Amino acid sequence: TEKNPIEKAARKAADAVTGGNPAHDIPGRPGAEPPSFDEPTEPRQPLPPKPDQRAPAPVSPTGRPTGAGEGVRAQSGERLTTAQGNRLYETDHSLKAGPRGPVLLQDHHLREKITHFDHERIPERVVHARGAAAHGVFQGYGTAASVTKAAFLGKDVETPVFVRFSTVLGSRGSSDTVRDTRGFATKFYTGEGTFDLVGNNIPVFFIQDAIKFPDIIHAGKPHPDREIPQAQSAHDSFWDFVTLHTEATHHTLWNMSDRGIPRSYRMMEGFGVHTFRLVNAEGATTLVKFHWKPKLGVHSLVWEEAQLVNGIDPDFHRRDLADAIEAGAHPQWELGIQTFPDTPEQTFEGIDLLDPTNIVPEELAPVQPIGLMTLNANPTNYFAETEQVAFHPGHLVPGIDVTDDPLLAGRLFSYLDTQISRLGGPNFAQIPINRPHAPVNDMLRDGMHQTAVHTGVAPYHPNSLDGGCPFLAGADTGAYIETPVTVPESQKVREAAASYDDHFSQPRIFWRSMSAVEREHIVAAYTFELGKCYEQAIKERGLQVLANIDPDLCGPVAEGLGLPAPGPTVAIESAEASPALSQLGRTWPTDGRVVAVVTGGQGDLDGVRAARDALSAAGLVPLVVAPTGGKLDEGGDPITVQRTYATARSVEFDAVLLAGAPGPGNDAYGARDAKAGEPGATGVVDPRVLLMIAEAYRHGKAIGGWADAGDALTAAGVPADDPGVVVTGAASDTLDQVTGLLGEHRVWERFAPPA
Ligand code: HDE
Repeated sequence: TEKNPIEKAARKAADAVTGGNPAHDIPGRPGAEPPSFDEPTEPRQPLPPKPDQRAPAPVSPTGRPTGAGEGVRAQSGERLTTAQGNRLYETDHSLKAGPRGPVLLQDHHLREKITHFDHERIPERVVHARGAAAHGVFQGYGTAASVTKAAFLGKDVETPVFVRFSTVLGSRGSSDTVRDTRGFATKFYTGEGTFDLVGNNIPVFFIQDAIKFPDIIHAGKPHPDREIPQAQSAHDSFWDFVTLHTEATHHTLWNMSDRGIPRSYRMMEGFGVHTFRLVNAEGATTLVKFHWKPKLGVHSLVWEEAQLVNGIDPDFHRRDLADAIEAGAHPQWELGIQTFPDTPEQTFEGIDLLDPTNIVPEELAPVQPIGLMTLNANPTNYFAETEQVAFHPGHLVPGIDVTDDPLLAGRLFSYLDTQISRLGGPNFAQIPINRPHAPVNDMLRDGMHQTAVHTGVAPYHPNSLDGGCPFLAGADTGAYIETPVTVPESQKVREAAASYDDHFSQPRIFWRSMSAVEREHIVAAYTFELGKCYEQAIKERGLQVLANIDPDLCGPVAEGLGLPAPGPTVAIESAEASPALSQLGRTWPTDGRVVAVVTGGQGDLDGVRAARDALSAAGLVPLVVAPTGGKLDEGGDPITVQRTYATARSVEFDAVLLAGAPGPGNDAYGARDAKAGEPGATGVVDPRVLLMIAEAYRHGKAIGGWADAGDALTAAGVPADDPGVVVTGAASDTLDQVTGLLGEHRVWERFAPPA
């Protein structure tokens, strides 16, 4: 019946496969029966991207914008095609000699599809493999003008940014809430080219010289024989290294503190770690350290909570960041600098600024705010953006320069090198997420994955054939203009300055700046981590390091390990505390804090509704937890259940509210009589609710309730008059007090060490 010869040939081929039996026709094939399944066959407009998913407008290496269409081959056209743009009529069956016959090698579509799939993975980052990222905008305050000519720091200048947060040790699929340092890498797409601030949430580093980086990472990664443990520092090789290289003491102490287990990426500080050199319009230089200060404050998980989250929601931080941004709770950080005179010694108040194991306490050099970053859009595609983004501490703009910190020098080499192997060649700057938003005319040519079609014949400088293009910048606008710093006259040596030898004074400042609760957490962390080591010698060396920080730290850890506490082998100097290092003692905005409103589904639903609405209005996130899913109070204004007793667990919440029941005999918390198995029966509180209360209590969370909520607390063994436990007669009173408690993040009194 087909007049068209192509359709005729297709029909013949189909008959050869199906034996001419229309029952075996392939849906979509010319002349086939209409498909029996409900798949759209006509093009439909794709859903518009959510407003928060817009990627920064990419700019081609030639400076031209490259939206879909120009040079970017992805998802254009309406029909499914091969990689060569040939339309496909079928993609669910391989080409076979008969429906039960062998698959034919000639099936190009099959081979192309599988081959591409085989190569979908690229090597994960050797460190910082697991991460989550977001787009945003940075707005300069103009306050840094006296120290740097960097244009993006100018008053009200807006610069698109992309930020990737990460853990360091774990593989790409590891859990978010492990005890580890967090990466905090920011790409500023400035009009003067890209500036990357590739920092961490801890202001010091493990080592003082880049040459040891492979060693510390080999020690921290899983043991090479069994490849365990994943994403953990609690094992022999890590502690072997950090106790043999005592320069790691300061960073390790931060890791063992609450900073090692952040509550959220949104609640972490960020640090540039190294000292950088800023250059102003007159050419005058200043040494600086960069700081990111989160508007929501610095908050952490507690250790048991972090461990539970690893199993319950391994994507906890990733989800938290994406949910907050999608909900419009855009996280913000203020960028600040500590400034130091650029003297030949490069020290400040006796602190060597080139030693990356040192901080300069904020009390000595206050952090001065220079701009505000807001993260306001989630990536559209994890691989294209978060995985392929390539940071480099050497991506610098005019006005920002590096110093001679030997750790930084190694990094300036490493990041370019690693992208070549990870992203498959030297042209990774052409990947959309890595494209500068400034015009690029680089005379770099060819190479793997070259996607630009360069014009001209003279990619060298100077030339007369391409009209002399491209031209050089003037000294006033060029980047990488070397600051004329005098290099100390010396012989070539493989050694560090004597100032690099003091490994304990700075950790002592940190330890002595901690509150009692924070110290208790640090002791517990060392006791856990060293306790997981098998080698006695490593535990003993670990204790020696602690004794050299402060015998007060060593004593209780030694007791926990059941080993004698050694005496210090260095002089224990007095150390001036730096209150800015402690996370406690301040109140913070409660925006985005998650509060469970637990109900049995039949008690005081008006109270549930009121609590939910009041929390939302205050910028918090209420989650209604009920025995089963669906809606409550279908008759009136229905309440959507967001979590059930089966899906909820305390670690998801910053506070728990127990919706009171109207009176005795009507238990509001999904009371379940274990014997009768009847939901709603009185007398026995659901064990999952009891667990939620007990965990929230142990983790120092505010617990509130109204009306007869006290009964459930009693059943869970929680004293109703304990600090941070609020039971009142009305939902609104309870709510006020609980929100007040959340400003301090946790109920710290619960952790007070035994007298
Ligand atoms: Fe990195 N680091 N690093 N690092 N680093 C990498 O680069 C390296 C160091 C940091 O989200 C790698 O693209 C060396 C300090 C972050 O993509 C690699 C040394 C600080 C990220 C590399 C250091 C960092 C990385 C792995 C010692 C804080 C993740 C993949 C000389 C100031 C960036 C990659 C992202 C990633 C090398 C030390 C932060 C291999 C050799 C100090 C946040 O190039």
